[in-house]
Amino acid sequence: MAQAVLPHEPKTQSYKLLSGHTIPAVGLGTWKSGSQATNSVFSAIVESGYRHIDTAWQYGVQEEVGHALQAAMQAGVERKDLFITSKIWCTELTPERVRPALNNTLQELQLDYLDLYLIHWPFRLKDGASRPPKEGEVLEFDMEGVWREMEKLVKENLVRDIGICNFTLAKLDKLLNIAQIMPSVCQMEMHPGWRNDKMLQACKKNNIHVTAYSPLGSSDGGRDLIHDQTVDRLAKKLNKNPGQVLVKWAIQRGTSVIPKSTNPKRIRENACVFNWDIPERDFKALSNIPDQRRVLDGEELFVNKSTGPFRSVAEIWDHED
Ligand code: NDP
Ligand code: 1BO
Repeated sequence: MAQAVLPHEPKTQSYKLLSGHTIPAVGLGTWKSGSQATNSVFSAIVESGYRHIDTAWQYGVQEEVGHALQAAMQAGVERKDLFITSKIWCTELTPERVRPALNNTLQELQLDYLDLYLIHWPFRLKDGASRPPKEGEVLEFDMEGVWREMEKLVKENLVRDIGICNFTLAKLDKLLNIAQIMPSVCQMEMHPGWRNDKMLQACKKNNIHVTAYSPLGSSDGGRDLIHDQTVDRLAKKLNKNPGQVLVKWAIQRGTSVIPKSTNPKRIRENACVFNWDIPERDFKALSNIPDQRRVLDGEELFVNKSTGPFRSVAEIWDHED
């Protein structure tokens, strides 16, 4: 990998978390980045000024991300200026597996601490679970036991913040009654085609920062928001590209946002969102895109229509949608 000259620090923005730490507004997503993850993460950090990288054990790219982080630090970026998120996968959601899972993630990423460790989904899966799951492969998880272990990781400075993904209002409520260390971040699918306003409001009320995932509508069977007519019209009007409009929409809602790309040009463009705003009227138009629906509804991972415990998508989301 070529040594690169660090660019001038881009104009950027970050949010303060409950813990007092800060999270950069734009991060690079790494799901489905595959063997391109090393080059993408390096390019994002060193050539495009990203300081926030979102990954997970389940993405199978942590070693590649780790190589990129090492290379970026050798190019002069300091660890303290990076914000690295990873997530504990569903097979590891028992109290005794939390610490080994984190240790494995730290080893793969070649780091001695994480900035943020998230519960990836609030369901336990048996090792080797099929998609869709067979009978007995999806289990409820011990939220209190798992959270206590995650809190210990914070106390031992192995992770600076802990949080959740894909929670419902009911699950958030349960966690808030258990937590001694509050979740700092809730990561959820959010884009103009799935605003997820109820969870956004609940998090705001509890001072939990929200990170918007799949901000462009995701890929492979996702929703093509890049070619949505409202997005396209506003992009032309604002002289931006559709990806930038979608990323900016998330930031103007007060969330951080983690667009994924393995294309250096798009990586750079997706982060060029700080010297301009979407005017209020256009922001409202974007926020009123009809046909609100999730892309990542969890069906393939967790629903078994005949044996349960979740027989429908509605059950996964506690019938809240
Ligand atoms: P995104 O919404 O970020 O969309 C990614 C797709 O958009 C890719 O196909 C990418 O292709 C393409 N793309 C990127 N930039 C542009 C652009 N400017 N114009 C046109 N196309 C573009 O999808 P993800 O589902 O990957 O979500 C982002 C990240 O969020 C994930 O990578 C992951 O880190 C996180 N996530 C977390 C989840 C969780 O459960 N906590 C669930 C899902 C995602 P290309 O690479 O070729 O540019
Ligand atoms: C199945 C994992 C979803 C992306 O985070």
